Amino acid sequence: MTPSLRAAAIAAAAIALAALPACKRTPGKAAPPADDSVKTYSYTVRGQVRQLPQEGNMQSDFMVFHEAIPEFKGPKGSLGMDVMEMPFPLADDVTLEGLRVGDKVRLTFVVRFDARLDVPRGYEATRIEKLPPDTRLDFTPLTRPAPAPGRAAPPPPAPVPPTGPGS
Ligand SMILES: [Cu+2]
Repeated sequence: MTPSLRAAAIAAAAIALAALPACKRTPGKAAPPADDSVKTYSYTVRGQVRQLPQEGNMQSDFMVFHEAIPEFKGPKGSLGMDVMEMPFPLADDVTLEGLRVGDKVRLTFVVRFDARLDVPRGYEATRIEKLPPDTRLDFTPLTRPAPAPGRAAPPPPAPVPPTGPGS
């Protein structure tokens, strides 16, 4: 290819790329990751429904007070999500039909995790199962091991080293 032909080919390729439509983004949904540095992790947790979305009020989230999630992969290599009330955006095929405030649920949610930035980027509930009303939930906060009686407190735990991108 002569230099001038090559330049023309590059220019044609640039025009073709520029003509491609921009990617659509769906905020708040676990859409297929746009690049391979984004992994998805799935967690299952039990909790109690604190709020249901209200018709006509886009700001009223589905809120669940959930048990601790020790294995939750947090920002910058940290592990664990404590007991908390948090909103759960819903996957398209998930319904809240039959659920009331106060109901106990087992909920599975998927987190998109940006391995490059080492932070979660979004999540949604993919499965919600109502538990029997007499289910005993355990809202014990995540704790460090308590020091043995009569001994000095142990030194603060070393920071959890960031793990690799995983399987
Ligand atoms: Cu949470």
